[in-house]
Amino acid sequence: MRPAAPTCRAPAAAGAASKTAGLERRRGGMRALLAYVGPRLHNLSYKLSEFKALAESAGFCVVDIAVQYGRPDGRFYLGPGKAREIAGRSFDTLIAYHSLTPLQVFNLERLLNRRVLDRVAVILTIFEGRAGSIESKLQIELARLRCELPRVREYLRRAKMGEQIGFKGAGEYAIDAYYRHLVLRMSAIRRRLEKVRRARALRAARRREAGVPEVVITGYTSAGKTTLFNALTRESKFVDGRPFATLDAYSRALDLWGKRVVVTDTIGFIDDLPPVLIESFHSTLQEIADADVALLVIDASEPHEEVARKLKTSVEILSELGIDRSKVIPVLNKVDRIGAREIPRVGSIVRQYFSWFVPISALTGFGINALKAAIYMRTPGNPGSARRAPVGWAAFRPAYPPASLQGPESGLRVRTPAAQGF
Ligand SMILES: Nc1nc2c(ncn2[C@@H]2O[C@H](COP(=O)(O)OP(=O)(O)OP(=O)(O)O)[C@@H](O)[C@H]2O)c(=O)[nH]1
Ligand SMILES: [Mg+2]
Repeated sequence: MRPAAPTCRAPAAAGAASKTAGLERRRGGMRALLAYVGPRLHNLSYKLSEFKALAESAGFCVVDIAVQYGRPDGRFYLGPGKAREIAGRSFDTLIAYHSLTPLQVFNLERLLNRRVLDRVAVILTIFEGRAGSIESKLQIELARLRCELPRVREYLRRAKMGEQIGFKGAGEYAIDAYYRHLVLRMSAIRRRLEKVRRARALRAARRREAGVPEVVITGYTSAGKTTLFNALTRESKFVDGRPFATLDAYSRALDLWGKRVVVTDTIGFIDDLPPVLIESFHSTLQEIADADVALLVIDASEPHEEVARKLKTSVEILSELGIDRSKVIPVLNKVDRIGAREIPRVGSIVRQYFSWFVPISALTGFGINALKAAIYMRTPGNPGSARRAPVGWAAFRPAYPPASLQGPESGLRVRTPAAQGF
C-alpha cells in the first residue's frame, strides 16, 4: 500500500502543541521516518494517518512511512533487508508503530546510527508537553522510566558481557549506577503518586457524601469531549484537532434546573494504548469508574466502520473499568458535519450497544439542552419521579441556532430520555 503523502511543515506555533514541538526540537532529530510492520489490516491507512498525526503532534516532521506486511523481526522490527534499505534514506529518527523490545532498539540504533523510538515514546513526548497537574507529570515520568528500565537492563547485560556499547558514552559501572538510580526514582514517584491519589480520592468521597452527582466525559481522543465540556460549563478549556489535547482531568460544577452536578473532562482513548500507559493513567481512568454517569462521546462524522470500531473499543474499556452500561449516556457528536439524514444511520451503529443516544453538536450547541435533560434524568437525586422530564420541550431546543442542523421541532426526531421513559 502507498503510505500517506509526506508533509514537512512546522507544527503550529501555538499553545500546548508548540510546547511539545519545542521539546522535540531541543532534542534535535525532527525529521522522522515512521515504520509499520504487521498484518494487512483493512483500516490500516486510517491507523497510519493517526500514527502520523501523533508524530506531528509531538513536533516531528514525517518524511515517509515504511510499511512491511508480516510479523515483526525479533532483532530489527523491520526485516533486516528493509532496515538496511532505509538506512540510506534521509531522516533523523525512526519511529516504530509497535512497542519495540530493548534488543530491537539496540540493534536498530546501531544499524541506522540514528535515534529509534516507538509509538509509546511519541505519546509520552506529547504527554510531557501537555501535562499540567503534578499527578499527570508524575504519571508520565513513571511511564517514561518504566519504558527506559528494560532498555538500560539490556545495555547493562551487554556491558557485563564485555561489549563496547556506547550507552550515552558510559561504561558498565556508570550504567549500573544509572540503573539503580532509575529503580529508586521509580519507587519515590510511586510513593508520591500514592499520596496525591489518596488526597484526590478523599476529595471525591467528600463530594459523594455531599450528594453531588459526578458526570465524566469520556471517548476517543479528538471526539470533542473538551468542546462539549466547554459547551456545558461555559468554560474555555484548550481544544485542538490534534490527539491528546487534554491530559489532566478537570472538573466544574454545573447547575441543571436546580440540581448541582460535577462534570469532569478526561484524557481520550486511543487505539492500541500501550499497557504501560494504561497502568500509569489508572487513577485518571478510575475517576471514570467512580462516576455516577459517563458521557461516551462519539465522533459521528468519521467513516461508519471507524465509528463502529471505536465504539466497540470504548464499550470494552468502560466495561473493563467496571462501568455498568446503564450509567453510560451515548453522545453522538459533530452531527453538524453529517446532516440530519445521516444521524439515524450512524445511530444504528450505536444501537448495537445502547437502546438510545443523544445527537449533538458541541460546536454549534445543537442538542446540548437535550443532553442536559438526559444528565438530569440519569443522575441520582431527582426530586419526585425520575421518569418525569425536568422541564418541558424547551429543554430539547438547541441552545443557539445550529450552523447546519435545524432544531428537533423542524424535522429531526431526537430520541430523548423522556421519550424512552426511563
Ligand atoms: N464540526 C465540529 N467539530 C467539532 C465538534 N466538537 C468538537 N469539534 C472539533 O474537534 C476537534 C477536537 O475537539 P476537542 O474538544 O479538543 O476533542 P477532545 O475529545 O477533547 O480531544 P482530546 O482532548 O485530544 O482527547 C477540535 O478541532 C474541535 O473544534 C462539533 O460538534 N462539530
Ligand atoms: Mg480534550
